[in-house]
Amino acid sequence: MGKSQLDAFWMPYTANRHFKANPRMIVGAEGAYYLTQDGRRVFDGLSGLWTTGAGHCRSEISNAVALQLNALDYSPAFQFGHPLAFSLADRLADMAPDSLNHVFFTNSGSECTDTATKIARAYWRLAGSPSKTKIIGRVKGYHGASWGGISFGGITANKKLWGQGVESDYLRHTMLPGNEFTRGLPQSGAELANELEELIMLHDASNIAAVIVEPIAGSAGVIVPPAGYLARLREICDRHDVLLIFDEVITAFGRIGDWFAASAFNVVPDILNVAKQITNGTFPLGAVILKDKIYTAFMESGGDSHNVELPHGYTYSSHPVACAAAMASLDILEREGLIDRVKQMAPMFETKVHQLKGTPYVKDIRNYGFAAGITLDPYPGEPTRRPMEVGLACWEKGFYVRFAGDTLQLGLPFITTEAEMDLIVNAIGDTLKS
Ligand code: PXG
Repeated sequence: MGKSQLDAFWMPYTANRHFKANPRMIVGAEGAYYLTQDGRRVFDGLSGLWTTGAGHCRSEISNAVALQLNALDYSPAFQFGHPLAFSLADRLADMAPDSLNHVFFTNSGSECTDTATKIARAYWRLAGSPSKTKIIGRVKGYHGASWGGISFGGITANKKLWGQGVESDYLRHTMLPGNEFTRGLPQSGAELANELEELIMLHDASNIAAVIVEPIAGSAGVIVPPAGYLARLREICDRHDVLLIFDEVITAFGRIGDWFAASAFNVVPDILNVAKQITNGTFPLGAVILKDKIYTAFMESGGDSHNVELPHGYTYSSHPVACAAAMASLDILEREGLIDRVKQMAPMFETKVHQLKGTPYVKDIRNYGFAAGITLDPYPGEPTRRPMEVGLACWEKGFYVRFAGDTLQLGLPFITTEAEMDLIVNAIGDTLKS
């Protein structure tokens, strides 16, 4: 492929000039491996982009997608329905904890962020509190690239170019000095949640609609919440009539050895966002799962039944092919017990990844389930360079290790074997030593 042919595609979140000078082309995939254009097999250490835990090119999903494309390839998302959308919504409502019983479909995590926060603001307006509009995010949070995503997210690089976003404020992140190299949940730091009280004192609850957090922050490098932190956020939200939104775009459907972080940590939000793993990455689909009280508020204040209760949605909301892909993907997770497998093997992964402690440049290691973040000592003034160098060297050795900001990230496929864990951890260790 000539260089000029690479110029047309402006690649997302990619160093385009660097990539195009030395492209890393992926042309196939099977199980936990990619096939590259130069004929190599590369272990998929991030399950795509946290999407493909059940492994690549699962025939159960491609068959379901092909059948659906031949039976009903598209149906209008507004004013008409197709049965599979209702079945999938039912299934998600059954899986989700507590009274999270209603599902609004989107196509991505970013659209979930916009949808959840728009609904939160409208909910308070319906409840007679129209001034409750501010959304509280968290430093180092990632909620997508939409205006909502960059407004409520807390990663500097994603915010600095765009100017004024949607009104918001931020909790501090939960990486406490002294908690480096904690295995699983840090035991100290739950009091960081009290900062929400301070933000509420500052802005007043009458101006705050919702708090949005990732239960475990993914993109910023697998930041695991201190034990008790999420429960305390829940308590404070309850006390002040603020909705709690969990962004489970990475944590839902197995990544942390449970269906949801909400169930793993026994803290139930008012709104729970999912995407990515819901279709095993095969087809864009997101879902916003909401408590009864929210759905009911819209139905009850909708006026005459011919009125649209929520003027919001996307052309591809509840796309029939996406729904078919999701059904087949959830079937695989259930039938093969993959979520239990992650739970059973997580302690082994923890032990292996923490063996990198003491390796040159390793400043911190965090982990939960089949996710781990490794913070590296930066070159002076160039925090992102070393992770990129290590990630690219691992790619050459046959391992996809995600690099972003000052960290390396692992999000192993749920089907990873013990031997593969050893190989990828050793590849990182050897690269750092050399
Ligand atoms: N919320 C969370 C928690 C996410 O992780 C989004 C929202 C946005 O989803 P969409 O589908 O609009 O991209 C995400 C996306 C990484 C990485 O390397 C993470 C994401 C995307 C790309 C890379 O950690 N998360």
